[in-house]
Amino acid sequence: MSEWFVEKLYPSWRQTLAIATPLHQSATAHQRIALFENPQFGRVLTLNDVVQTTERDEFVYHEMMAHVPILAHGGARRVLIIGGGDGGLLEEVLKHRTVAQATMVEIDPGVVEFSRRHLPMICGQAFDDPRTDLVIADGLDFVTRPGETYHVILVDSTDPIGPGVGLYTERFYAGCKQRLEPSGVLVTQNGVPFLQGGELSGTVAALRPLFEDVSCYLAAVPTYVGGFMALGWASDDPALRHIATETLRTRHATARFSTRYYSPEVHRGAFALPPFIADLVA
Ligand code: AG3
Repeated sequence: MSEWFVEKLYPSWRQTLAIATPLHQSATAHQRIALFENPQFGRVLTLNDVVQTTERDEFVYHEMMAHVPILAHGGARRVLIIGGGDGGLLEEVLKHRTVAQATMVEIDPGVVEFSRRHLPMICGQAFDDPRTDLVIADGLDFVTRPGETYHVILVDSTDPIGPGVGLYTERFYAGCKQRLEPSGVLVTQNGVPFLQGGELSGTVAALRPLFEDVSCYLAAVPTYVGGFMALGWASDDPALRHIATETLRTRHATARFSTRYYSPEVHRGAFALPPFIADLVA
């Protein structure tokens, strides 16, 4: 193994991954995009030199971001994804046959084209599904315009650097609120609290005046180093964060697809926050 990819997301902690085979490197109008093969993680997609997703661990993040809110809601027919250009989240959302429409708003058409071609193991046939409504636009512009409302909104963003910055603003969250059905759920990507605590506390502070119930839940994604990743949660229906395991079991069984990280028990447990994380959302 001669070459190593180095992720310098943090000033004093780097992640290095061996590049068994470099597969692609280019720049879209919005960002640098690269793909390589790593023996442990399979295909690794990076944007601006930050790991976005890998073939072997994408299931953790994408399953948890899709199935927790959709199964908690129990009646989501329209789902909005902001970002998520690799299609991995879209694929998980579409596993719910009760979802009639999955609108995905991605700013960078280059990432979608790239993923369709090079990451079929992550996006599957999601972009060809007749329920998929792909919109190439800035998520901030999209949600702040008047338009359709959704039962679940999922923000599958990059870290707040590059094109993702607008997705961490009060204007964006207010836009999400006005695009959400009255008892809908908003889930946001809020980084690894141990290393990026400010991302979580900042989002929560911006969401709190807008929603009755604001918190987060956790998932351990190997290539998002530093411990648990936090997914922000906002809803005007506080009951949605406390759906009984038995109800989740019935809904998961009725949905009839298998999962590798998500389970009704993991769903419940994911809302148990270690005190240092609870402090960030307090
Ligand atoms: N978006 C989240 C990437 C976050 C990585 N950053 C980090 N390690 N804190 C992933 C896009 C997958 N669809």
